Amino acid sequence: NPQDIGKQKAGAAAAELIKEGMVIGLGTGSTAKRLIEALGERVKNGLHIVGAVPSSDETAAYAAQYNIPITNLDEHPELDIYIDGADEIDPQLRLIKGAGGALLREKIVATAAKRFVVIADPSKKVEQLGHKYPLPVEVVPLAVTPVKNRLARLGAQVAIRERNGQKFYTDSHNLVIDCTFPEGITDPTALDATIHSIPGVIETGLFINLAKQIIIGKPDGVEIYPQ
Ligand code: DER
Repeated sequence: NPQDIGKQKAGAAAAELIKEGMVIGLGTGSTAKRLIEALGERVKNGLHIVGAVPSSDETAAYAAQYNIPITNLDEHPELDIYIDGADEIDPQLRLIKGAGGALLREKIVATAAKRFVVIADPSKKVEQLGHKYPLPVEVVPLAVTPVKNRLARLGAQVAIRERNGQKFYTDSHNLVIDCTFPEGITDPTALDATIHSIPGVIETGLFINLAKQIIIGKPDGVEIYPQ
C-alpha cells in the first residue's frame, strides 16, 4: 500500500546518506527495517561501515540478518548518523516516538549521533503532537502505579502497555505507560520536563531538538527537509 511504499522509499533514500567508514545508529520499527534492508544491500555490494549501534534487540537481530556489523556506545560513543522512524512529526521537527517500545535506547542512540535523520511516510506529519498517538513514558516497574496516577493528574488518559495480555517490558526491563492527551500537547517542552520530574520516570517518547532532518517517502518519490 502507499504507506509501505513510502516507508520503503524513505528507507532507501536514508541508506544513501551512509558513507564508507561511518559509525551509525539504527532505529526501531517498520520504517527502520526498510533502511536496514537497503543498507544491507549496499553492504552486500561492498560498502564498508565501521559498525552500527542498534536501538533495540529487535533491530540488532534484524541488522545481523543483513550482515551489518554491530557495535556499541562503549566502542563508539559518538556516531556519524542515526536514522529512525517516528510516530508523529510536528513542524518544529519535534517527535513522538515509542510505539515500538524502544524509546529509551532510541533516545540514547539518537543523542549520541552528530546527525539524526527521521524517515517516515506522510501520515506521520502532524500540526500538533498528541492527537494521533499516545505519548509513551518508560517507568521503573516498582513505581508504575504512583507514576500512572500522577500522569493522570496531568490530564492524561493512562494505560500500562500490554502485549498479548501480558504487561509489556522494554529491553531495559521497564514498563511503558501510554498517555493520551485528548486535547493534544500544547507545550511539548514543558510537558517533557514535568514528566521527567516524577521519580520513577526513566524516559518519555518526546524527542525535542534532536531530529535534524526528515525524509518523507511517498510512492512518487521522497522529500528531505530542511535541506
Ligand atoms: O517506536 C518507535 O519509536 C518507532 O521508531 C516508531 O516511532 C516508528 O515506527 P514505524 O516506522 O513502524 O511506524
